[in-house]
Amino acid sequence: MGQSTSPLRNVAVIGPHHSGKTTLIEALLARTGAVPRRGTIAEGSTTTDCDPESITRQQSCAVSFAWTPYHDNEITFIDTPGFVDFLEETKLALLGADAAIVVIEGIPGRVAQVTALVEALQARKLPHLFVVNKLDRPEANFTATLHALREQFGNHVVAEHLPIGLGERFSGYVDLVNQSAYAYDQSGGAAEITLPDELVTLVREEHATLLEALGDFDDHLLEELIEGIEPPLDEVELDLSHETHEDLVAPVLVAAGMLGFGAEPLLDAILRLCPASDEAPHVDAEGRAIDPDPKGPVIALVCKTTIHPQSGKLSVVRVISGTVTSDRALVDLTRGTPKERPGGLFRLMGKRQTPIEQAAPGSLIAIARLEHARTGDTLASEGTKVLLPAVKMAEQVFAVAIRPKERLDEAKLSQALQRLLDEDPTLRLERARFTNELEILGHGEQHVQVACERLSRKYNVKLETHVPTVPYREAIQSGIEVHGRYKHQTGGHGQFGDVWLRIEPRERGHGVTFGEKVVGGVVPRQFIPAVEKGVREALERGPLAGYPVIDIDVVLYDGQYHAVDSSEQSFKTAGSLAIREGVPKCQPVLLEPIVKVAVTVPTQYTSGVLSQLTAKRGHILSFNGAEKTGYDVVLALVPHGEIARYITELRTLTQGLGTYRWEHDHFEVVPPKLAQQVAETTVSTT
Ligand SMILES: Nc1nc2c(ncn2[C@@H]2O[C@H](COP(=O)(O)OP(=O)(O)OP(=O)(O)O)[C@@H](O)[C@H]2O)c(=O)[nH]1
Ligand SMILES: [Mg+2]
Repeated sequence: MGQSTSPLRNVAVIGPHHSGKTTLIEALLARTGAVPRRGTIAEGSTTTDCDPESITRQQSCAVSFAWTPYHDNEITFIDTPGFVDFLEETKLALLGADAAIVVIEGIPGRVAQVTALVEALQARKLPHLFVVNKLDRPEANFTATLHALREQFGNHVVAEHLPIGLGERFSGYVDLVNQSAYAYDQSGGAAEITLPDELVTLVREEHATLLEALGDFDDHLLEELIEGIEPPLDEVELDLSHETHEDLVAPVLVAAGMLGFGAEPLLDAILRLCPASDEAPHVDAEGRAIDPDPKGPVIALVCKTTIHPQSGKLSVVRVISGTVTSDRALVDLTRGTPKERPGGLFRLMGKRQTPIEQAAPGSLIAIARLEHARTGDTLASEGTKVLLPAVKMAEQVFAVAIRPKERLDEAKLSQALQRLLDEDPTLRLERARFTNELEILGHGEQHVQVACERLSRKYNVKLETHVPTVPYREAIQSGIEVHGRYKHQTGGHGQFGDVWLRIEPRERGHGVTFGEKVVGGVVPRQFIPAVEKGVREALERGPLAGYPVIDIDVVLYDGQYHAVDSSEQSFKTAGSLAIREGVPKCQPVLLEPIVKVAVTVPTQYTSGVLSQLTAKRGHILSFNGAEKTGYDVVLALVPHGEIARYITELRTLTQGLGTYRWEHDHFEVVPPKLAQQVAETTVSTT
C-alpha cells in the first residue's frame, strides 16, 4: 500500500484519568466506520486499550495509536494514559502530535488536573480543543466546568458548543458559531432541530462572547462588533479556525463518548480547527525551520517505542521531512549509531499493524526493528545532520527494589530490563547508593507496578519486589581501648593473634578510618593489613541492628605475636574480635539517612504539605514562591524511611499536581523508640 496523498492530521487525545478519552476515540472510529462497532472499557474491547495491562486495569497504561479516513483526510489519534503516573509518557507522545483534544469530565473540580498537560501543550505551541465529556452523567455541570476552564487558562478558552440538556436529558448541542441546534443520534451523528426556546437568550450571550474573543485577534471583526454588524458566518468560521491553529483560542466542545454523542461534530471540528500535518511548523535544535519536502532528506522523530516479544521492536515516528521507505537505511543522529535498514513500515490500529511501503512528511507510522532507536531520537537518511530539539525528561519519584525469583534468571533479567527501558524511557534503573539493591524507578507506584508486570508477561522473568531497604547505619558516641586475642590450638600448628585497638567516634560524615601506632614490631608489619581487614569486616555489622558502623576511627597500638602460630588469618580474627567486644561498649546509636526534599505545589496546598512533612518528622528549611507562577517550593530535611512512598500521599493532597525531588543529605541519630522498633524488625527478618 502506498502512502495516501490525503491531508493527514495527528491528534493527541489527552486529559485526566477516566475522563473518557479511550471511549471517545472508539466513538470517533465507529462513526467513520474504521471499527464496526464501539468497543467498551468494561469488555476490554476498545481499539486503543489493547495491551493486557490496560485491559486488566480498565485504564490506559501506555500510549497507543489508531487512524481513520474522514472526508478525504486521514486522522491519526494518539490515545494517552491520563493517570498521573504516566504523565511523562503522555508528554513524550505529544512529540508526534500536531494538535490535541483535551478531554475533561463535566465537573469543575477536575479542571486543575489538566494544568500540567495544558502547560505541555502551550510550551510546544500545540493547538488544542477542549471536549467537556460524560455530560450524560448525573453530576455533569457544563457551565461551571467552562468557567473553571476560563479561570484556569484564561479567556482564550471559548465555548463553541453548548449542551442541550444534561445528565439523562443530554440529547444534543448548540453550535455557537451559527447558533443552530442539533440532536444526537446513537450512531454518533447529529441532525439539526429548532433551537429550544429556553436556550435562546443564553445562546445569544455565548455567541457574543465567542465573537468578542475572536475580535481580540481580528481588527475587522472587532470593528463590525463595535458597529453592531453581525459578521458573516464564513468570516467567523475562518477566524475560529485560524486562531485555533495559532493557539490563540481554545474552543470548547461537548460530548458523551460512551453514547456516541458528539462524535461527528468532533470529527468535523478536527478537520476545521486542527492543522493538517503539513501546516504544522517544525524546527531543528537550533530553531531553524525544517522544510517538509517529500523529496528532501529524511528527518523523523521517534515518539513511542513498543516491543512485541514475537514481532520485535516498533519505533513510532513522526516523519518531518523526506519519504521513509523500507529499502532506505536510516541513522539515529541522537545516538550516532551505524545506519540501519527498517524491518518494515506499518500503520497502527491499536495492536493491529498494516504494512505500508512508504511514508511522507506528516505521517505517524511505525518502523520495525531499528535496534538503536529510542523515544525522543532523531532519525535521518545518511548524510543528514539536522538534529531535532532534545527531549527533557522529569526525574523519577518512586522506586521498587527487584531481583529475579530464580537465580538462573539473572542474565535474562538484565536483558529484559534493557528492553523494558527501550520501551519506556521514563523508567530508570539504579543500584541504590548504600544498599546496592537493584531498583526500578518510575513516576508512581502504578507506573512501576505496570513495568514489573510487563517484565513478567513479555519476557517471562518472575520478579521479587520489595520496598527499597532504608539504609540505616550505626555509630558510636564514646571511645574505648579494647583487647582482642585469638588463640587456638589444633593438633599441629596453632593460631595466635593479639591486638589492642583504640576506638574513637568521628564526626558525622567522616567515615571509617584505620591507623596503626605499633612500636617495636609487637605486631609485625605483614599482619597489620589483616588486622585492618578484620576490623572493617566486623564494622559491616553493627551491634544494634546489624547495620554498618560509620564515622569511627580505629587505631592499632599494641599487641603480641607468636613466631610459629601467628598468621594473617589469626590477626584478622583478633581484629574482628576486638571490634565486636569494644563497639557495644561505646554507646552505640542507630542512624537514619536524612534526605533533602524540594516539593513543588500550587500555593493553596503549601500549608498541607508543611503539615505532611512535619508529621513525617521533617524539618522545614524554607518555603518560597517557585519559578512557576502560583506554585511554591517547600525545602525540608526528612528521614528517608518516611518519604520513600511520599508521592502517592502528595498527589492525593494536591489532585495530582504536586511533585518533588530528593537527594541524600546526611545521617542522623534515630529517636530511641524508633531505633528499638528498627532493631526488632531487623532481628526478626534476618
Ligand atoms: N457515563 C459515561 N461514562 C463514560 C463515558 N465515557 C467513558 N465512560 C466510562 O468512564 C470510564 C473511563 O473511560 P475511559 O475511556 O477508559 O477513560 P480514559 O480517559 O481513557 O481513562 P484513562 O485511560 O485511564 O486516562 C469507563 O468506565 C467508561 O465506560 C461517557 O460519555 N459517559
Ligand atoms: Mg484511556
